[in-house]
Amino acid sequence: MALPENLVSNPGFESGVTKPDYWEPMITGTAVATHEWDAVDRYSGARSAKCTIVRIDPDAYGGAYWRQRIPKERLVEGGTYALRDKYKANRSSNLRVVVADSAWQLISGQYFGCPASLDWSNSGEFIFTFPSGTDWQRAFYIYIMHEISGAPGMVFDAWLSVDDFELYRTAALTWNVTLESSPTGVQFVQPPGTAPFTVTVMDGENVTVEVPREIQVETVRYSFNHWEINGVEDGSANPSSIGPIRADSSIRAVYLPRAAALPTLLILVGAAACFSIGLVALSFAKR
Ligand SMILES: [Ca+2]
Repeated sequence: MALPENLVSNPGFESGVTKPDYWEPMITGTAVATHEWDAVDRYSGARSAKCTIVRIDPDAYGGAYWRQRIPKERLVEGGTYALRDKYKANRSSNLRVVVADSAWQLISGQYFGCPASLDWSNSGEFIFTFPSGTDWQRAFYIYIMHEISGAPGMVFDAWLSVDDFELYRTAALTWNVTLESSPTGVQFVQPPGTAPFTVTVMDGENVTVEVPREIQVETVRYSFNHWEINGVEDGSANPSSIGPIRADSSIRAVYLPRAAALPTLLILVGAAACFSIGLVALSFAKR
């Protein structure tokens, strides 16, 4: 499975002619604000985006941001996503995700606080889940934004610069782990199943594997010897916690025949054979 795709278009504000492609400057409430496509102060490349609230009405809220609409067909109902960006601001601000129906009735409005920072900073990861069921069916407008805003009574001269947005799916990231054995057909204790079989693992998780210490295949007894991860020997602990899993993988339990592992056993086997012959001879003698 591929690594998650950044679902934000023009995430670093680099492309555009008179304004950054895909981004829209917005003012809410009573704010008086300006928007800049900033070629001087930026985190990456040649451009960032800035908004400055000059003042707001002392009796009402106001805010400013650049927003981007994310096409619904690129998102998954009920999916868990992470949003983050690089920013600097002289006041606290919020990353936001807004889901509304075609009449702009709000379905979901989630936000994530970012403290003031006079130097470019990581916003931290805003993890959120999109609606499901009828709420998802109604969803029409889906926007991401990083907003600076103010409450009534605040004296205002607030600015916020943003760059390098990332929106990607998180919880959907899983890997297939194939559990194998040599010889084949070993009954795993953990996770339960008969090798070869496949389990699904969340990205970054460990898998605890456990197999019987000994098995018998027809007349041959085998002892567990070691694990192989993607063909590379990886210890003999049993059970063993293997991970973190970051890609499709295979885990193989390798057994060796007991006699082959201990050459002295061959002598014992030889002695047993002599003993058997002796018994046969004895039984003849009895007759
Ligand atoms: Ca940039």
